[in-house]
Amino acid sequence: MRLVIVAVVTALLSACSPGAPPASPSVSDSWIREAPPGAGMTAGYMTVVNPTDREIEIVGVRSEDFGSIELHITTTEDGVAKMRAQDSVTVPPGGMVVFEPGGRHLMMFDPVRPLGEGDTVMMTVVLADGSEITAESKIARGAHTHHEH
Ligand SMILES: [Cu+2]
Repeated sequence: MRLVIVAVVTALLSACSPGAPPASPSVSDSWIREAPPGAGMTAGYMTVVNPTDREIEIVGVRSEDFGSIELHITTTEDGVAKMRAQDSVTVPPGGMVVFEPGGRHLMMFDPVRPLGEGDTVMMTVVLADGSEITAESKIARGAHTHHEH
């Protein structure tokens, strides 16, 4: 067990450049819209914060509770909302990217179990450098978290 822990710490340290700030990218305000029973997909939202001094690139998201997850963005063209899949999403140094209703979202396909309001889903956000951010996401009926009073 001790050997395993040492190996993990070494891997984490070697991923840092000398002089890099200790803070690492994080995911917050993550929630997934409750889908009607039997629906094959739903949308997820989150805020990704990058406190480091270099750009990070989100290349994917996965969860044991969904068959697949895509990065999507909704745009309005001629008054019609359309969504497109994106291969990656870049978060600038010291910046953040917000996934929220009407904009960027996670398109989450094929839930493997029924998910109702209040249930918790673990997600893993994968970055281009191979590092991963684990986030806990709550099932909710509508927008909440940072809009909550
Ligand atoms: Cu979508």
